Amino acid sequence: MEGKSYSVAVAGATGAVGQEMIKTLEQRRFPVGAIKLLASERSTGKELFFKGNPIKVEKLTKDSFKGMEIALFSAGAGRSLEFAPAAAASGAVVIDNSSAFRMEPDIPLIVPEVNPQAIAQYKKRGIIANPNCSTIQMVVALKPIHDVARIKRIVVSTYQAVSGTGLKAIDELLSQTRAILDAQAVQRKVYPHQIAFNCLPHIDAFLENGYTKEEMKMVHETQKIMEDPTIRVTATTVRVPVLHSHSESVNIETEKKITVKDVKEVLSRAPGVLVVDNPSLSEYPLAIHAAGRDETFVGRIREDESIPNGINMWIVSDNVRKGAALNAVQIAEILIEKYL
Ligand code: NAP
Ligand code: 3JN
Repeated sequence: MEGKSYSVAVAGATGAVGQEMIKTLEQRRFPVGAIKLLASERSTGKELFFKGNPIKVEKLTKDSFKGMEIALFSAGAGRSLEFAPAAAASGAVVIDNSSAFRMEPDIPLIVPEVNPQAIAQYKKRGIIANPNCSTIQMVVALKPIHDVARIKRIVVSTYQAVSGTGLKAIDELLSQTRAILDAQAVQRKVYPHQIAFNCLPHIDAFLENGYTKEEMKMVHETQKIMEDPTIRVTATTVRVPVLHSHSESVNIETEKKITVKDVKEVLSRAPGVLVVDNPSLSEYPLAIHAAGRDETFVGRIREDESIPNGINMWIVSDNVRKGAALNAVQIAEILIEKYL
């Protein structure tokens, strides 16, 4: 409704995603009437800023959401399981960044460029799930191709920035890098191995099938968001010593033949996508260029010459921004425009 403003709670406000959410609400001029910033007891009383005004962080409890209309959650899946139902029962619509509810059939899993119509299902439980960052950027680029050529199979390998693990992991990469350059011993707390000058084929916990949870999130979330359980997806997720933006090498096999020219044409019109693909000028998507940007960048688009209907591409996006905070705020924008 024009002129209306909304009370917004941010749970996990002191974290990498929470701070980006606050920044994104400001930058996109989301109509915030009142804002409540919530985190653990450790942060109680700490000051964060919204539109230049200091706001004291409060401890997240089940009573935090009285009078709140929208609750953005990024305090981990355990906190979402514990507090999101209470927030919804208080009347707030929850937009949850964790994996807690993503695969529940009566909770919509939303990427605004892909399946905005599914937001309507939020009325059942008062909760909308935000997908995993690696899934979001992949489906933003692939849905427009799926619509014209039907993707049968996806093979993806990710190169994920440490910011995906949170603020402590950013510190770990920087301090390990400094230690190595200063010929000092490397301290390790967040990752099971040194991350500086290294690649770890291990994100989230290993499962019995040999995949990690992060890999299986990409499989199941893609099928749910694309509303097509027949798409076959196999993923290898890798942590790399990059601060911001996840990169993905993606191979697709389509039912209908689609040429490289057509893929570029379709993606050049796709919402949220920017094609950067001039190999002769060494122009292709880069993590350092995507950092701080809203778009999902796609390049290195080429035919997979090993099969009849295959395409390879390189997809890069800011994981904390489009992969988490921006996607959540875009969902909130649709919510207030269409439903609240
Ligand atoms: P982070 O930088 O480590 O921040 C964690 C946040 O959670 C902090 O605000 C922290 O508060 C809060 N928190 C931790 N334990 C809490 C408790 N017991 N009660 C209340 N608040 C608590 O991590 P992050 O990168 O922002 O990620 C946070 C969560 O967002 C992740 O666990 C994940 O579920 C989700 N996430 C999703 C995506 C995605 O792909 N969509 C990407 C990254 C993260 P204190 O500062 O007080 O400790
Ligand atoms: O590692 C990354 O690059 C993305 C991390 C996402 C993440 C981190 C901790 C817990 C998630 C997620 O969004 O799936 C979770 C979780 O909620 O399970």
